[in-house]
Amino acid sequence: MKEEEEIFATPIIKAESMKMDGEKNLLEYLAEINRRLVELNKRVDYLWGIVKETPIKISREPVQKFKIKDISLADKGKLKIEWAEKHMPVLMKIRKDFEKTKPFAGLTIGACLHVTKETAVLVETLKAGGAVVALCGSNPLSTQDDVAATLVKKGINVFAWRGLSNDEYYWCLNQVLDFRPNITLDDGADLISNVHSKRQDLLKNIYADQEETTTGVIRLKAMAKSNALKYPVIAVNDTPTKNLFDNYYGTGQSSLDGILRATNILYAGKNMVVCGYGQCGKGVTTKARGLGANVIVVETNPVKALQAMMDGFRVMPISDASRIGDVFVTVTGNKNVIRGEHIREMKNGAIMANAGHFNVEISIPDLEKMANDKRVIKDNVEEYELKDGKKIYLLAEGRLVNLAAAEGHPSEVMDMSFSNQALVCEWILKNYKNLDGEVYNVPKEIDDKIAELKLESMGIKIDSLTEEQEKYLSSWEEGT
Ligand code: RBV
Repeated sequence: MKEEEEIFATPIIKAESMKMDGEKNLLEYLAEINRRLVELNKRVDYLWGIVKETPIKISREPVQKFKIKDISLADKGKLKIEWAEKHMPVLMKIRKDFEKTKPFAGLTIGACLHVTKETAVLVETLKAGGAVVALCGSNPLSTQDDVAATLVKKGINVFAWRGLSNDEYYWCLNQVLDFRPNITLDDGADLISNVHSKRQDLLKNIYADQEETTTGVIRLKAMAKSNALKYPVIAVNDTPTKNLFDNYYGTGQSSLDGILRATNILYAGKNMVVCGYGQCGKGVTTKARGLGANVIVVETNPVKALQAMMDGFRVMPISDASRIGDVFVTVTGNKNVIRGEHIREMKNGAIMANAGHFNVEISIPDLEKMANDKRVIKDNVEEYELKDGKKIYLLAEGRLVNLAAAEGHPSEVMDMSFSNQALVCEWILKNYKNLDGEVYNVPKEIDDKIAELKLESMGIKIDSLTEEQEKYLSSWEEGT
């Protein structure tokens, strides 16, 4: 008999031979079990011998999974990502460090972010640090299909394509959650809210979440307030090296870029109504003024309204602004800011765009109800003909215009936002045991470090305080 046949000749578990028939005593049973274990061991040894000799490499990494539009776009995406890398020196430096220290070895990170060339630089950095990364898009219209293809070639698990339906959006999100991530990266809080509402089995795996955008932080603070948050969240959005640059310069420039790429209108001389004067709204108004638009600000917060007025903008309610605006941009993080009653008052040819995270700021259901007819004029421009014959234009289906009609924020600002994401992942690993279900700020050391690295990358030196100045700042005795 061949060795293999001999070893596998008798079945180890023969149920009937182990029946407690009252005739065998306990010692006999134990002896029988022992004999079978010895048999089993022989077989395991034999099989292990075969596995050891086999030339196939056995890896503990999970099999790569993905669903994207078209893998043949990968070469195009590769060049775009290289372009972003050149403009993201801080994140690239962090990547170099991670390559050496491998802080994320054995860790799975699930991300729901806009799938752009900048996000590619982030997820590749996390992978370089040893993480398994699963990525889905955070908006149905923001995925850059060529970038998604390149990321798949580089071993990232990507579930994203431009133009997915609502059901497909959640399918992709659940594919990421199926990886059972230890850290989640959110842009709009969709991953974390899904874990809490439908995938509670995952709660025990997750150390913490990071939130990239204002709208998401608003949702998460509401969750924390009602004690519904089951794991900690770090509000990357709120940290100065994110908020002062990404929200202000990033949204400001890229929203106007999206409107331009969709319409190619001349800003000079147009009445541009900006709803919301937070960091993003401030960015949009300043850049629009720079291009010669007459900017009108709509606000509900008295302090912000006052600031807009003193910054030199006209301030009025949307019911007045709707009559005089040529272009409307919503950046509030709230819903139904422009409703049917306002659209009815608009001039023939008025253009509406949204730069807030969700497509709820302009009431599209109202617009649909009021329209007789609708046609696509060109990419990202839809014409709605109202019952009185007036034509109103909606850009990018009311989804965030900077990502749907342009490429999102420039790499230079995403360098800082995503450096925060990368360093906070590392910080979470060291600190998650001391955190609760609350929303936390990014530690100041991380924020300062990113600002220093960014200045260094630009060759800019700054002063430091003298010992005397340090002392003066920390004392109260000296006065007039
Ligand atoms: N955003 N990402 C990009 N180029 O990857 N552009 C914008 C990009 C993020 C930005 O940080 C903002 O807070 C969020 O998208 C809005 O959804």
